[in-house]
Amino acid sequence: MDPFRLGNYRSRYRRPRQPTRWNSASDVAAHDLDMSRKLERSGLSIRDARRTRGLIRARRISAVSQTRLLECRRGYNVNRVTCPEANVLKFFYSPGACSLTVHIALEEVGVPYEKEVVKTGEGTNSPAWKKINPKGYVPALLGVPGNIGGMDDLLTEANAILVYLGRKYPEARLLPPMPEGEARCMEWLGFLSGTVHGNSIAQIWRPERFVLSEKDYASVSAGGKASLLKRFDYIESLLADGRDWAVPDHYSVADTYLITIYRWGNRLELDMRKYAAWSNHSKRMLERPAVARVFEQEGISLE
Ligand SMILES: N[C@@H](CCC(=O)N[C@@H](CS)C(=O)NCC(=O)O)C(=O)O
Repeated sequence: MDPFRLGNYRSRYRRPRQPTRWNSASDVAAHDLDMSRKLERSGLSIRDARRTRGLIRARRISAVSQTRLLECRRGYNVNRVTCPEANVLKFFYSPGACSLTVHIALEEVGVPYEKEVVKTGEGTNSPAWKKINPKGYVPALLGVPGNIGGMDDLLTEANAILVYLGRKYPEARLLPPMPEGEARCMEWLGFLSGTVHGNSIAQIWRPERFVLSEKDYASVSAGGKASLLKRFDYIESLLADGRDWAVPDHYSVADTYLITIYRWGNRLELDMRKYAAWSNHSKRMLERPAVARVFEQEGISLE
């Protein structure tokens, strides 16, 4: 089969009716991956696939030039964009931390990315890391135009990264497509990251953020634990209505946060088995290949 004679191939990749817009090199990487998958599905012979790959490479070079031009116009650092490989997304995380949410989302999306461990504590507090991310924490994703006062193109805040990945790679369906569904997903993210993580869990693990005097730490932690238990009951009551995922009928980035917090419940030695619906949700999550891969890569378990 001659790939150049394939009507679909010609119209979709060789002479696209509408030129593809390249906003960043990660677009290019995602596009390449998409094309390779389509090629696999098309059942081309290796010889034909090789010929077609040559074409993909040629297109990629031209796409990178377009990316550089765009970045140049916008005033970004064009010198860093020398080849697509150099501009692949880079993910900074600490095993088992809230960066787990983003790690799962990245694996679900399936774009190529590099990763680097920045351990919470020694890593996140180091001057070298604070130069990159002045907020001094993970997760962070490099490769998203913009600046927060540290390294160029670094995106921080788990929720921002999750929504970015969801919108950037809509084919992964990590965000519900309708505004109502997306709003429900954001509702979950705000609650899980702001209230449960930023408030209750931080009080338990980081009481020094809430009070000055060490003698008050124990009481702040106890307050955090009391509010956490109430919030866990609330999460269970929502999941117990028979839904499979946080936003009913749609697996989304909110689910990646739910399993992260469920695991923290175990780390805090709470009896998580009493939350039957949430436990089942976590089991369903671990059945997803992307989630299982991330747990293995981070060397963590649910317990
Ligand atoms: N608001 C941030 C919070 C991030 C955060 O608290 N990260 C923790 C790990 S879960 C961290 O890096 N802590 C560093 C430290 O405590 O030294 C977000 O949602 O991304």
